[in-house]
Amino acid sequence: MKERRVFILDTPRKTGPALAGRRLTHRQKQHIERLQDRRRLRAVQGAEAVDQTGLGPEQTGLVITHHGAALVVEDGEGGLNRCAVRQNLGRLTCGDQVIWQASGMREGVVVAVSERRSLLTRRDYRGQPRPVAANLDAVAVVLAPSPEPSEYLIDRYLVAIAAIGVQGLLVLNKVDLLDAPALAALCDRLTPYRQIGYPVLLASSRIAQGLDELRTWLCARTSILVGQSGVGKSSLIKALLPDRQIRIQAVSAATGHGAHTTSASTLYHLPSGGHLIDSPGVRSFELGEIGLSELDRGFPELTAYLGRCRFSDCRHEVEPDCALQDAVARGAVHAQRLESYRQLRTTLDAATKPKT
Ligand SMILES: Nc1nc2c(ncn2[C@@H]2O[C@H](COP(=O)(O)OP(=O)(O)O)[C@@H](O)[C@H]2O)c(=O)[nH]1
Ligand SMILES: [Mg+2]
Ligand SMILES: [Zn+2]
Repeated sequence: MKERRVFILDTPRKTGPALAGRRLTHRQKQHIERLQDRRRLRAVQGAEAVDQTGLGPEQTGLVITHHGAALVVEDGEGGLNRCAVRQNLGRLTCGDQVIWQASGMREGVVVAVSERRSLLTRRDYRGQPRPVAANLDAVAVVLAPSPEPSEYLIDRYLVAIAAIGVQGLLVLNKVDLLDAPALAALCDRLTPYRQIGYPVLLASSRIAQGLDELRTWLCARTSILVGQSGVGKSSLIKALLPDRQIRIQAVSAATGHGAHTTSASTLYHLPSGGHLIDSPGVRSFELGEIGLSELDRGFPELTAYLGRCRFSDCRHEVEPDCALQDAVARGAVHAQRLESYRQLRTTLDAATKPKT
């Protein structure tokens, strides 16, 4: 299937309770977890209560995926429940932590959602942002010898990752295709990224190399894999999630709509810990609307030099006393990274220039 090109991501918006329905504080969540413990106790004692609205008590849940307007919510015992959503909550997505109440056997209503620590969105066909994954901690950019990565592409991914405020990881996949000199050359090209704080993992699902290291990195996080078509994301997901098919069947059963369409982003539990969100639609996301400050955030190693050139409108090309070119000349900044910054800056300026 051809992967759609998409836009990134809004940083989480701070929406007040009056605007966005019920958002829970940490203390409220703790309170509800205590209620939930009591509920489990009552259930064990056979005294399950139903409130005046005909709904069961409030309990915590994790959104696994959606099917149309219905969400699949995982409860504290790992059961999957098909849930409707109270209207004032807005659009929810996989990774959202919610409070829900049972309305029947494996059915319920989501009544509240926790504040998100991050949110990945993409534009729908009308250009409206749609949430794709909530509470992500990390985005792993998968690269491969073929299709060959360009630094400019990597830099665009990293800007997008910095814009949602999550951690980035580079996975150089299909290393079985490289002999030692070719591997060394490609690793050299990735050194600038290591130096600015992005880990680089070498992997191959074909020869099962680097998978344990990848599992270890993913185990404490909620992550998503992105990258160009053909770099081996689907193969990695298969290796990381041996039970994926079984899970897809369980989700299908929960929605009651036949085969679960795997085009909807879906959260999977990794066997060794952590969650992996699979979203074929966003696997190759594209840089959408970002502002200048977000662009700068994607180039943390340039921060110290920005605004220090002789000319305030310096384009960091041929101008004298350019702090950025000086940094490159001294080896403090990689030339290729400055080049990407310049290109992105030009694109951004062109996009934001008022039309005359
Ligand atoms: N040599 C080699 N080929 C791989 C590896 N992983 C995937 N491939 C192949 O690369 C192609 C694309 O893989 P796929 O997982 O579909 O990539 P995706 O488009 O990123 O999901 C397929 O022909 C795979 O068989 C690997 O580790 N080594
Ligand atoms: Mg694929
Ligand atoms: Zn300059």
